[in-house]
Amino acid sequence: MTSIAISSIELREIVLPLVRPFRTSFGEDVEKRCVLLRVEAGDVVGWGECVADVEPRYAEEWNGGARESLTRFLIPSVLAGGPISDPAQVAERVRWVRGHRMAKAALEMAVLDAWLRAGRLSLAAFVGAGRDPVPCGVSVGIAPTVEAMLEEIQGYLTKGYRRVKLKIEPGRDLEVVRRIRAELPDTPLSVDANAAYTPADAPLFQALDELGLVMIEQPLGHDDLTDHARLQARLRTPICLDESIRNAHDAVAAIEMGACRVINIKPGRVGGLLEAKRVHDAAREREVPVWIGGMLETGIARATNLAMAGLPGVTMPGDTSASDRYFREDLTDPFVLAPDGTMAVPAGPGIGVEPRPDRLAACSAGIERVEPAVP
Ligand code: OSB
Ligand code: MG
Repeated sequence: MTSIAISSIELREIVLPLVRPFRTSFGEDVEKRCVLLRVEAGDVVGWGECVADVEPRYAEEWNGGARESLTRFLIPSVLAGGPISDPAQVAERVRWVRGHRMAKAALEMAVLDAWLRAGRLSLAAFVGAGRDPVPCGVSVGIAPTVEAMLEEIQGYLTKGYRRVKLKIEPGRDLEVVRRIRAELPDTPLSVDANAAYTPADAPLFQALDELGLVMIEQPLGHDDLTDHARLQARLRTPICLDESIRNAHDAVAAIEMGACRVINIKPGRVGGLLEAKRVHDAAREREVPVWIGGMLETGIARATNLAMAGLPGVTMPGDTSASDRYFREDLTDPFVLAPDGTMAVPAGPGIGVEPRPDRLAACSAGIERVEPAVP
């Protein structure tokens, strides 16, 4: 059994400009800023990316909090436990910290990457993801006009993306989606409200129900399952939950209550790749389709999302888009969409990619290092 002894964990912040602003019901991003972790263990290095953002809008976590919880609690707890002989030890050692799932996921990813590299095993092989390449969709931010959104969408469809997800918010919903649907009658379309509506908006969702959408993602509150179950009972279109699913336990509860018929799995949101696999397994056992979501990740976490997208229960295209949908230059070698709308799953050991040294140097700020306490 592979065992690694971690000698240091380095944190840094990465800043990458986005090719275009990304607007959702909770705000607008013009750049990607995230915490990146580098684990050193003997002659292997592992990388982890945290999906938290600059402000706690999508979730409770944010970059400053993630950094603080990692340096003060999470990294010291993992280091204090000694060598890692099983990647599940990461989650066990940080279980005493409540929440902070995005920070935990980043740490697990970095340690897992190092552990897999030491054992020369790919992440896809480790989780049992056999599909390669994987079909990809794309998430389209809210733009000032429908024309601008249509132009952006046409560009994606020309590239081959297999499903288009439209961000909606109150005031920019039914009419926008109707007009886009009229222009693209045969394109698999979905909408994502990022929890912007309340049960009083049921008539809006009943109108959207007529447009043949593949799914309606997270229409209601991030911390609510009951209202989603009531809404789902009134709709033919499947509700897909994103924000509401924090772990496999939530996934089971949501499915059993009828709060959703599809789940968007984001490893960063559920506390790590191992928990994401458990969400997948729970949904698959119950015959609920899942797909892999995204958080505008750099190539580091994109590699892990693509590996997870190869799992057998992932039966819908995810928000796993190519590097050029997000950045002019990625942190890693670019991920490229094939003309048939698929992307290759990295095959090398660990997550299969690493940051390019020149890009890392150009995009890093505030490097900090944590080492095991001397006994
Ligand atoms: O709700 O799925 C979401 C991006 C940031 C935060 C939340 C979401 C998203 C996306 C984009 O929809 C997915 C991607 O392309 O990475
Ligand atoms: Mg979403």
